[in-house]
Amino acid sequence: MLKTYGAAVFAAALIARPSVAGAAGTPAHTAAMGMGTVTIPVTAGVYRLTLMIGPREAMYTQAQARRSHPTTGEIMLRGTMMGGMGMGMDMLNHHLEVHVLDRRTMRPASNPVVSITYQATSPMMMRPVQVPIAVMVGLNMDMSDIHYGNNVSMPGGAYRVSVHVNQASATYTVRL
Ligand SMILES: [Cu+2]
Repeated sequence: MLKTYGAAVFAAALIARPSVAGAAGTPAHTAAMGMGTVTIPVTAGVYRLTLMIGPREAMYTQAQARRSHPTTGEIMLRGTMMGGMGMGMDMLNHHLEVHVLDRRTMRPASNPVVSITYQATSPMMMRPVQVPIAVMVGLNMDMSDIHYGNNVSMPGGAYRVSVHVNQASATYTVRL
């Protein structure tokens, strides 16, 4: 009887622990990251590459925006939209984007070829994930806001984000 009792307590402790850790950890973590937003500028070759990771954004084509007059979100100029039909859409919890400026003029580079991957490094090492590149501007922003990226699935943890722009590249380490 004693043995059974001990096992039951042990199992309950295991089950209870993650939810307690989550409840205690999440609010402080969010505050520290400024509502979960990360902004990291780096110099890479002739570019200034600024990685931004924030909450998932509503994304619209130009035609959709004209029809529905959204007040927040982003306009997709071209590329791949994550957020149509399909499974796993609710997994897309962040918006990952890179702004590519010419380092000398600090203006957007014209038509850069951008590729982005991210890889969870903690709590578990995961395979790199390729971000389908959409070319976007924020709603009601001008073309100086042009940037590259998409909504992504990034649960809390540490990540390595690799960005390639033409011949230049940068690697970022972030914690969400
Ligand atoms: Cu964006």
